[in-house]
Amino acid sequence: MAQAMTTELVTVEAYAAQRAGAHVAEVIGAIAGAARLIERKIRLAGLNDVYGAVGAVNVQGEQQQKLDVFANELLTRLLGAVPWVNAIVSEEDEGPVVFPRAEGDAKHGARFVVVFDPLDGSSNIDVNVNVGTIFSVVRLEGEDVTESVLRPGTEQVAAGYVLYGPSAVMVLAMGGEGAGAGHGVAAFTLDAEERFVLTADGVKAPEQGAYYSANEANAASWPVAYREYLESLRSGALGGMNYSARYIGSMVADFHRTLLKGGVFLYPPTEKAPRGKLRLLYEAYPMAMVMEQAGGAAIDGEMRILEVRAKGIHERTPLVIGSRREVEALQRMVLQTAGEAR
Ligand code: AHM
Ligand code: MG
Repeated sequence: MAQAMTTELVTVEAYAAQRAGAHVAEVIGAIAGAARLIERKIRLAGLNDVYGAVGAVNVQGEQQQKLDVFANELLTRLLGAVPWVNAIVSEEDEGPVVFPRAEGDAKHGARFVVVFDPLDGSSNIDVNVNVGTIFSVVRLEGEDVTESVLRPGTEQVAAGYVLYGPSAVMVLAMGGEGAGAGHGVAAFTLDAEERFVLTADGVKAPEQGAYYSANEANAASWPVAYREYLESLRSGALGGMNYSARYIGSMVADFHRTLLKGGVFLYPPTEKAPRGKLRLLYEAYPMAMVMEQAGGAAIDGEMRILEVRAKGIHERTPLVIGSRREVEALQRMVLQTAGEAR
């Protein structure tokens, strides 16, 4: 008689516990718990009057959507219930939210700050297109939350995102310095029992891919090196690759495709926004850690994102992220133009 196959099911909590210990696993568990509820809310959004704006403007001067607020409150509440999380820093809040902790809590374990963009891709919320949650876990050093989160991205303990798409996927990278270091990248899919279960381990970004992803409507106001770069991709100058353009406008979704299929996602500086649009701490740092651990690269045009230092928690950065070949080619062109200008 044929033997029944037993496939071991690994949840994201169990995976994190095995690689980074119980405290980090609890933090990841709280994020996964919030993501489950956010996913459900999004799935039923059209039925429950959760589309649209709340009428308020956040610290970035952007209209807050109802789902932005829901996701932010939920993550804050669930992370606040983890004794090892001392504070959170969110795109939606002006400053860090510090949780009151009893004396004993700190003695029992590490202390973390979780930095997040609760719902990335705001312009796509109302139109049933992919959005995501991006997160970064850092250690609280001393007592100063702001100082702790302003440390370089190389010091992130864990980082990742949840993509709310046709299926919900959590992608996680943990620890480690340098490309390929750390525990690698794993992906977990939300199953029918609402568990994030391991569906891919050791995810690797292709060395080169056939897609570029950028808001080309801004091209006229990009620095010339970026325009020439896209032209070089279109003309096949980079290894003869035949590129297609793909741009969703939700970084999590554009990033996820870039991670799996290869190619490059870029949000360059513009005349109006010389430091780009995307936020360093809760958009660029976590995505850069995932991409590097998958063997890809992430730069601000000139330097490695994980070594760019922020002065403020909502600081922005240009971002070029994806397959190693595409990112290095852009870096060469930007540095060459900068060299010629000197
Ligand atoms: P958000 O955090 O307010 O949603 O803004 C970030 C988003 C990214 O997901 C996306 O890559 C980018 O903004 C799109 O910007 P644009 O509409 O200028 O192309
Ligand atoms: Mg965002």
